[in-house]
Amino acid sequence: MCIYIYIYILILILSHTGTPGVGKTTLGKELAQRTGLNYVNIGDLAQEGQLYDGYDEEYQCPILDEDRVVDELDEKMVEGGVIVDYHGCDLFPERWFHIIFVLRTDNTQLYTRLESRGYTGKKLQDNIQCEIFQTIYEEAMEAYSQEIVHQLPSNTPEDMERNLEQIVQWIEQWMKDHN
Ligand code: DAT
Repeated sequence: MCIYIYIYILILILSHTGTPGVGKTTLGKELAQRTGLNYVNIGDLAQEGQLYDGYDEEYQCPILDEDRVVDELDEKMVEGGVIVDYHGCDLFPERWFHIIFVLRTDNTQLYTRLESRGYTGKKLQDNIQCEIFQTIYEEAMEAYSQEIVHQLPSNTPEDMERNLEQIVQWIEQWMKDHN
């Protein structure tokens, strides 16, 4: 499937979001391979362009310059066919997305994944709390039309495969409906 054939009549943009460690990158890259859509990881984009606005000492990470990230991506998003991966979505313009998937992982599994990534102390606890309180899901529901926001479980490899199949099906249906 090559979305760019239809570029002037079709704009298809997906976002998937969720707490760090829920599987966004794994799913996004595999989805891009299966569909031919472009995968954009906001963390990587920011690092490549140094799109930062200071440093957060508490969480020991650079602070994203949201305006520059949006400016940098806007042209690509208007063309369509993009999968955006980030642990938040309320910084992006509403017009960018046709569908948003929020991946969800049980706390014990998430704890293990984040610990093995080297998260400790407050950073680890806060990310687990973020998942417990459904922070990312609620943020997406507030920032976008509720019918385009979908939660997907991401605990096991079987969940991952099921999610991939569902999203691919959704894309195929979307292509048919807009052809
Ligand atoms: P994120 O991009 O949300 O931070 P990731 O894709 O880097 O997450 O995945 C974090 C780790 O969890 C990585 O070792 C792969 C594993 N993982 C992701 N999704 C999974 C799933 N559905 N089942 C089992 N392991 C998964």
